Amino acid sequence: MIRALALAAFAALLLVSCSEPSADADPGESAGAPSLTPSLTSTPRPTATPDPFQPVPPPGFLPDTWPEGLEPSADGEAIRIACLDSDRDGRITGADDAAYEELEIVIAEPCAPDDERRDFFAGEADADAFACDGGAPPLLVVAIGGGGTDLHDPKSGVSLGLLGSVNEIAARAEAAGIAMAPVLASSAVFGADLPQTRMEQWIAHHVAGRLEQAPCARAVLIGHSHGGVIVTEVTAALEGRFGDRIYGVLIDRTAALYDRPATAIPLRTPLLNVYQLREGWHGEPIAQANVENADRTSSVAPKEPRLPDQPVEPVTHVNLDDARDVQETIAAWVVERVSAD
Ligand SMILES: [Ca+2]
Repeated sequence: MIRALALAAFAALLLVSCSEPSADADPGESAGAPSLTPSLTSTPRPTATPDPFQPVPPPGFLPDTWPEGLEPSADGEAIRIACLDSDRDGRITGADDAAYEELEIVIAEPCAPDDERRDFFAGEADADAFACDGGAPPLLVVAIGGGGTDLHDPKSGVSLGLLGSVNEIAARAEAAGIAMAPVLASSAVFGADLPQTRMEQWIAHHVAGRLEQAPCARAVLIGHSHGGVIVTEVTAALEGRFGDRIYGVLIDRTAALYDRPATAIPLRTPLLNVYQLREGWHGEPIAQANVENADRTSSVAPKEPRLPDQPVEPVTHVNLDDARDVQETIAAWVVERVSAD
């Protein structure tokens, strides 16, 4: 649906630009049939005077898959969590793999071989940095997209801008000498009985395992829309064990259409809460000492960031993650926090 709308918008844009009179046509030219070949001798005129207050739209950003949009690239394989039910009993438990001993993820719709959707990607870490034998503590960055996120179809869902934040963190972390490993996730385990609740359990299990494996490492969870709810639920669940090693970033967190009323907010974990108030589905300020609220209602972002040269407009719920100033604010906050602590 989103893709169809986006393509329709793009087609409409093309139609408008093709049907408008050419603004750079020389008024001295013949009023007869327009020439379709540009003159090699005429000097092109600007079609409009640039408005100094209007940001220039960035080029469209549409990698083939979410992991392919990581900069720098990360080794790893995007998976479908439901397919880890290797004994096909409809549950991911220790019977499938000893590593899942503490889990019970109920799979209502079994993994089908022709289902190409992917809901989780764990980027491989720099083994030396995560061995905790000196140097700056490494950082696990877990980005969780909102509803509809499919790591193998970036046209699905509305959270691809999270990659902008992850890549900006990677650049700033490298400059600060901090090794980083990326993790990407949807906010739903495809085929699970309670898709969002099960993803909370899966991510909590994954993050806890990696923080135990690398006792010096820290983790930041960044989530857009439903992904923001997963951030608050998982950090609330883990802060008793890892409170001084985890951080959270919410981008227009919303629990609307979540699979259960999810209300947990961590009490200690530092959170950056970015939201907009222009339209519904929006986040809201959280009045707690551990939460830094960032109202970005005045930010702008491309209307459809995955298409090239889209007009820049005031942010809404679906493109707050794409606003460049939001991505930079998040990256600066994360790297400053982990550098200081
Ligand atoms: Ca099983």
